Amino acid sequence: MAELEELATSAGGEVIGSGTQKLDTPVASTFIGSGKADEFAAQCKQDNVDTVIFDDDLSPAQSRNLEEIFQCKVLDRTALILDIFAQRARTREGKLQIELAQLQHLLPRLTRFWGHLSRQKGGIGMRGDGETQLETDRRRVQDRIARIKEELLEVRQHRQTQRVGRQRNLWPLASIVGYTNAGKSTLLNQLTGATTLTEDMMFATLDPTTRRLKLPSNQNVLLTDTVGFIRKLPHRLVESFKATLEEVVQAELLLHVVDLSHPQAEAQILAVNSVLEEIGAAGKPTMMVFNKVDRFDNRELLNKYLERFPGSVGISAKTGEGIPEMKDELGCMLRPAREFMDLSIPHEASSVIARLHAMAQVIERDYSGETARFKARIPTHLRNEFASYVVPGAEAR
Ligand SMILES: Nc1nc2c(ncn2[C@@H]2O[C@H](COP(=O)(O)OP(=O)(O)OP(=O)(O)O)[C@@H](O)[C@H]2O)c(=O)[nH]1
Ligand SMILES: [Mg+2]
Repeated sequence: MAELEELATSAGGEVIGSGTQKLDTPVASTFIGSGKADEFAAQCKQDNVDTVIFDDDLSPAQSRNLEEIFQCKVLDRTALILDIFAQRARTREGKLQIELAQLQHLLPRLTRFWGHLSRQKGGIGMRGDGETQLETDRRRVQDRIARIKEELLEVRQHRQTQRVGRQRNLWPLASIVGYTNAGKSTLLNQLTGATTLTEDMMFATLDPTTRRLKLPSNQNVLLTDTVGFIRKLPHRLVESFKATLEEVVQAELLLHVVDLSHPQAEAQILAVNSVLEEIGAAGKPTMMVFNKVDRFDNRELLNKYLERFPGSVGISAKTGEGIPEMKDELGCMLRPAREFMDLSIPHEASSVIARLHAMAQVIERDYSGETARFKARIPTHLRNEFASYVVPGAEAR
């Protein structure tokens, strides 16, 4: 319920009250029992409430019945998250994806209480009371859905072209994933000096941002910050965001950021893993990044997590604590993408030597002999450039 309250606040709502009910099975028509429903209805009337939000998903019939009882708009968790996403989307693709998911989710749920939706969404249009008006709207909504699907196809083709262009760089791609508000954007900013919006608000980031990070070992890596995950993420939303989340699916490495100062950290890890599974990104090489250690004095617990996940790091994206160690670890995890070479380069080929230092991680150098000798890790796509300097018979490590 605390999370639902946070979501409602993030959506711009003011929370007046809350309540729960324990039932073996939900009531088919109204989800909650009729006594409980009347109780809420009385509170709605007394406090002049305009919206009631459920943490679970409701069937269209349940929402409609509850709206009649409460005499106000009823949102379920999915509709609430969609509403937040609708407010945050910035790119054309993001906006289209959200609008599509929103229309598909809301269409069977539209009632007279949704009249003021028209303010936000031009596509839905003005709605009066009465069934006829609603029917017309439904047809318009269907038209709009078809049009959005076409537009999305176009936008995605364009993005695909861009992605092919980027892949030519052959820099490994690492995707920052994690529960919403874990500190993903703060981490991207800390690592790359980017200025992605960070806010103590859920789903501050919707559209993926990609930045280049050059590690101290000269390895380049592309880092993508993307939408935060959440428990019970609406399936429809995952579906419509799949295209955007391709960045995650294509990444060589995932940086899974966890807000270890959050009491539900463990549940959040599981929620993130299940979304990863749903988008087909489970089982990727992953570095667990335990964030916000500045807010966290329980070193024992941190150590337990660090032990449990090999190669994990404890950091504060805010203060920078642990960031150098994280970069080192990142270098190690990306190493398979580089090849170890033993090179002999003529002293006068200074441009080759300079290029080597710019692009590779030089582990040993020796300028004392007839030629300069280097042991270095070289990105695989640059292998040919240095191939003619490889010392014959030198063993690859
Ligand atoms: N104390 C502390 N706060 C942090 C740290 N990292 C992030 N925060 C705060 O946590 C909040 C969320 O940070 P964001 O970087 O926006 O989180 P996010 O994971 O990108 O969130 P969404 O984009 O909403 O999914 C902000 O108020 C940050 O200032 C940290 O290491 N320590
Ligand atoms: Mg963010």
